[in-house]
Amino acid sequence: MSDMQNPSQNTPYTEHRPAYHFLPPQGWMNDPNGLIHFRGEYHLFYQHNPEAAVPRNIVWGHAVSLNLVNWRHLPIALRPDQPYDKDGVWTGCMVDDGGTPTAVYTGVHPEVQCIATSKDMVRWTKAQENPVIAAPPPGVEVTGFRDPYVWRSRDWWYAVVGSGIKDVGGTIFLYRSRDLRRWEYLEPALVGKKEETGEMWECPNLFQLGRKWVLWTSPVPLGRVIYFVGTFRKHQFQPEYRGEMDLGGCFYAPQGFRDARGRRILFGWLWETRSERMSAEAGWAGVQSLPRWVTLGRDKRLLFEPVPELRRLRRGPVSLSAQTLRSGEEIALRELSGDRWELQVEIRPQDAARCGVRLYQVADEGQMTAVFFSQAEQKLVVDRTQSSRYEEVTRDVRAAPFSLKEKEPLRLHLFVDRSVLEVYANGHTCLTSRIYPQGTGGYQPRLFAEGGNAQLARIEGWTIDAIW
Ligand code: DQQ
Repeated sequence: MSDMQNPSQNTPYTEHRPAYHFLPPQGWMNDPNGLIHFRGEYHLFYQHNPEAAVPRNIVWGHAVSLNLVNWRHLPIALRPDQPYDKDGVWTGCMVDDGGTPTAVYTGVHPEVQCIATSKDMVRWTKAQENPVIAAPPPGVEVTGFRDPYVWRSRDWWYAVVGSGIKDVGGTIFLYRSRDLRRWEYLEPALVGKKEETGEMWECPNLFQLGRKWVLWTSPVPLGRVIYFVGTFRKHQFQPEYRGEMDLGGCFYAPQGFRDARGRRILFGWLWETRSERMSAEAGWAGVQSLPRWVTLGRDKRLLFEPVPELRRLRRGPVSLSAQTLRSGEEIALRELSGDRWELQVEIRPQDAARCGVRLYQVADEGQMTAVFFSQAEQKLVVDRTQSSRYEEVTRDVRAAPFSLKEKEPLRLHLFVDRSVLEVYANGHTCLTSRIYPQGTGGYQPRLFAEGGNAQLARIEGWTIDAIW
């Protein structure tokens, strides 16, 4: 990869800069935008400030990929250059309007909805009709009005815009249009309760998945992503199940799209949990999650797995035979130490109170992050309390409710990419965290059990190639 594609590799804290997750050459990145599989190419746009690692003067960055793994940076697609988006080209989506890629996004300030089209995906023209939705529905006091998400159903385009009704709760306003330019307001498709699901819903996605409909959103001020599975009829979304997408503490504003193979795939923004000073010195902030393939479980939970295309980056494998994990002992997977690896573990917890994996910084074991199932508390946990000697990074414990059915083993799937740790457990629970140890060389994984023995059924690991 040339320096132009990855200039931040020679800045301070380069040991924390992910090497197989997507990130821009430099500067700030937040939400994924405009995801589309168009003419055989995957396009990823994103909220971006190329000048500095701070969220100001937001543009749409752009990258393209043939395989969801290797990315090529393209020129900035949309800049704040019109009266209606002078303070930022904020989050939006992309649709294929009869062969014309069309971005639908929020211009600020005030928050209005706009469109831009392109013939070649590189040069973009903002529509003369902008802003195409110039104000929230009349008579409602809103807490925000942004992040349009658009889909087509028969002869209509539909859009939901993320919003909130003051003192009531987060909401999505539903619109329809024949031509993406003239929009008719219909009604709120769902209104949440402020105390439960926040006051404003950012970045909603609403789509059909199998026989159900899914709505996910990033509510202010929760700072995490919730999803609903239910039905969508006569302009009303009726939730039947509510879940959490990722409780690791840094995953936000995901956007999904349907690819040519019919898969629903999402990316989410992984924010930094280090100080602004460290990000400023590094010259970059923000990473995209691995592309996650989303399916519907029989129990109406969403299931998440990294797309299989990522396997092309694997080198190895290394494995260990099935054995007992004795209480208080650790089993190391020596060949796997390094700053980029993947691990799949299957453990039968038996009578262990806790079992899982510890990640030790290779040169300084005092820096350790633990990922484990607490059978005692019925939780999946990422413990970062000892993860770094830096004072300026968040060191906390994050957990998701987690239980196993009878005879069901704990299935952990870990991805380590320098400062990124993505954990997928049993298909349905994700905990994504950022860890910033001092020193280079990465991490050494060791399996452990406490408060009782567990049985290690299977373990396989790979080192992972860099894409940058
Ligand atoms: N980020 C965008 C907004 C969105 C928020 C601005 C979510 O459009 O609501 O960068 O992270």
